Amino acid sequence: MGYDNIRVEKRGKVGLITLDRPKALNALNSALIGELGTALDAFEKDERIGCIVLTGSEKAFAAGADIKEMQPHDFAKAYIDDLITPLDRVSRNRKPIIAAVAGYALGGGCELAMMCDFILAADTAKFGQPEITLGVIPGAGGTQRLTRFVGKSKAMEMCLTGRMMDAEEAERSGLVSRVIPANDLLEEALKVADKIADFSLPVVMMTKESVDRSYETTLAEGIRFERRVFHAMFALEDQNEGMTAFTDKRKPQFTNK
Ligand code: CO8
Repeated sequence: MGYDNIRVEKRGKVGLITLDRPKALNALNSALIGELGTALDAFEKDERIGCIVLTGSEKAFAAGADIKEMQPHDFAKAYIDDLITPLDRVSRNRKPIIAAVAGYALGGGCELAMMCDFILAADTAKFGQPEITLGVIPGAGGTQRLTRFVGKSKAMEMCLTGRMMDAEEAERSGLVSRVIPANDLLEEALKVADKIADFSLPVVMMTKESVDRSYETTLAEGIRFERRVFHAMFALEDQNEGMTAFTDKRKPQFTNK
């Protein structure tokens, strides 16, 4: 299908989605959010795709929800139209999504990056929850996910003041996994995604599910969940292939079975 607000490409086993509303710094309007969901659905169904990279432009990953679209809403419209639930689609993706963030990731843009499985940041990246300056609070998980990533003190300061965090501070605080020179960001993100896509897809998906579980449950239940999944791996041909290849001193050939 044709997209007006994003670009969608396949790079081997990697699905690449580029937010593409340059005139609005990739602000997330309802059309873009709908297209993002459609593109993710297609990559989930495509058995050749093992990992997804979500990126924006050099200047902005996304400068937030589209303020001009939201500005005239009243409570009933905001509640009934509900831009946020369709954006949640990103956090429900079963294949991993890497956010490759350069420039601004603000408000809903920062929240979107945090819905991904990990964030690789260009040295130009700036993260923030400036909603308070607009008379609202973060609405797509900012108060919750940012707090889990960076701790209460920093999350509270950012949400209460709208202060932005640069890439170096974001790495130091645990919001991003790594900082990369801006010119190399996409290449590096695709390389990392390619590496993940080469592993056994069911194992990749169950790894993601198990790490995500740690956010939703107690340590004891999380460890029980992990152990059940670990034992279940021995039903996979890929477990046998991975361990046999190690003993044979050769590269494994995973078949996703
Ligand atoms: N929405 C709509 N348009 C935007 C947005 C936005 N979030 N951000 C930038 N734009 C537009 C500008 O209006 C401008 O358009 P025009 O040329 O027609 O005036 C164009 O993009 C370029 O922007 P600037 O001229 O402002 O560029 P600067 O380089 O001077 O400044 C900034 C860049 C600092 C990023 C600035 O644009 C800015 O502050 N933007 C708003 C950031 C913000 O407040 N974001 C939070 C939005 S609220 C939110 O995200 C709530 C989330 C709730 C859930 C989300 C569900 C989807």
